[in-house]
Amino acid sequence: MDGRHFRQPQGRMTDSMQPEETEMEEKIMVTRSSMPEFGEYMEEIREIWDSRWLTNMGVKHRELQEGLREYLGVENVELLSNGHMALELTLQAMNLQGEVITTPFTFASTTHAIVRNGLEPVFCDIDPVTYTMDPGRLEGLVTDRTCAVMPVHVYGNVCDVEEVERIARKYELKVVYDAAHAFGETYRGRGIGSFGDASCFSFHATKVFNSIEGGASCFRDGRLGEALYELKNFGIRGPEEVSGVGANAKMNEFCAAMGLCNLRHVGEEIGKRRKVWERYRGNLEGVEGLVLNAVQGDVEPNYAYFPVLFEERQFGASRGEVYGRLLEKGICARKYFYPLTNTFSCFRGKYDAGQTPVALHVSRRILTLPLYADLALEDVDRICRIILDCRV
Ligand code: T4K
Repeated sequence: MDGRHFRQPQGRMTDSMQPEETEMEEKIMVTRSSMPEFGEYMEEIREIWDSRWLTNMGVKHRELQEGLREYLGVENVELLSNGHMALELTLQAMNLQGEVITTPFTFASTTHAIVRNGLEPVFCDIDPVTYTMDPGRLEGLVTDRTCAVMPVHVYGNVCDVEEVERIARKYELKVVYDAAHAFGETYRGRGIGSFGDASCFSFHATKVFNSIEGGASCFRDGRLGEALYELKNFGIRGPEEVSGVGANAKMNEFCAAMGLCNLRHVGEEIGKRRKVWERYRGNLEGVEGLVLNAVQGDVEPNYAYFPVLFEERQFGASRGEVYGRLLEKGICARKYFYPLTNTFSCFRGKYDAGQTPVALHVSRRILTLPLYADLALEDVDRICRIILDCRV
C-alpha cells in the first residue's frame, strides 16, 4: 500500500489540528507502522492458535526475548507490555527514593514514569545540537537527594553516555536511559541498550521496530531482571507465593509474534528509512534558518525521526506557519516534543521551564516531518517544496 493512501481511523485524534475529513485519502501522517506480509504473520501465529497459549510468557515471548538479546547486543532483556511500563517498572525495581534528573524535551512517558514512582523529577537542560541531556549542566543539579539519572536518546540522538556515566559513578547514581527512540543503534560498536544500569525501549506501532504495543528493559544486573519479572506479573514468584505488589505488564503472544516478524526485516526497514532521511537532508540542508540533525560520530543510527528546527527570522516563516501549511495539504508533521513535560498542566506550579531555556527554545520551534520506510521519495520532495514555499 502506498503511504499516501493511509486512512486514519475516525475514533481518536491526538492532535487538535487534523487535515480536513475530505482530504483523508491523501493524508501523509508523521509515521506509518512497519508490518510484515500478512501471510508471514499468519504463519507466525499458527502455533499460538493451535496451542491456545495466548499470553503469560509463552513460546513467542521467549523467542523474541532471545532474538532481541542478540540483535540489541545486550546481556539481559525483559519484555514488557509497552515502553512506558518498561520505564516505570525499571525504576520501581531499583527501589529508589528522592530525585531523578531527567530532561523535559521528551514524551510524557519519561516524566510520568518518575512521578508515578513517587520520585521527584529534576529537569536538566538539553544540548542545543543533539537535544539530549546537557552533561555540562547535570553535575550542578546533583543533591544529596538525587538517586538516579534518566536521560533520553531523543529522536535516536545518542546522549553523551561517557560523561553521564562518569558523573553518575562519581555520585553513585543509577542511570536508566529512555531508549524508546534508539532501537538497534550502536555507539562505538556497542549496542545502545548496553549503556547505563538499564535502557528501556518502546516497540509501539509508531517505532522503528514494533510489536504492535510492547517494550523492553535491558540491564546489566541479573537481579534487576528477577524484580522486573515479578513486577510485570503481579509479584507472583511461585504457584503459592506472591512476594511483591506487582502490576500486570506482560507482553502477549500476538505482540511477540509481530515482534518476531518485524525483527526479521528491521535491517531492511532501517535501510529504507535512511533513504528518506537522506532525501530530506539533500533538500533542506544549508537552507538559512533551518536547523537539522546530523548523524553523530561513532553512532550507527536508525533514522527514527527527521526533526527540523525553524528559526523564524532567518527562515522567513514560523514553525506554526509551516505546520499549518503542511496540514492544509494533508501532511501531518508533528510538534514532538511540544509542550515540554515541565509545563504540562498536570504539573502546574511545580516546575519552572525557565530553568531549561534551551529545551524551551527548541520545543517552540521544532517539527518532526513524516518519516517511515515506504514513504515515497517524491512525497519527500513535495513536503520539502511546501516547506520552502512558506518563506516570505
Ligand atoms: N519514551 C519516549 C521518549 C517516547 O517517545 C515514548 C513513546 C515512550 C517513552 C513510551 O513508549 P510506549 O509506552 O508508547 O511504548 C506516539 C506513540 O504512541 C508513542 O509510542 C511515542 N512515544 C510518541 C512519540 O508518539 P502519539 O500520540 O503522537 O501517536 P499517534 O496515535 O498520534 O500516532 C502517530 C502517527 O502514527 C499516526 O498519525 C499514524 C501512525 N500510526 C499510529 C498508530 C497508533 C500508525 O501508522 N499505526 C498505528 O497503529 O504518540
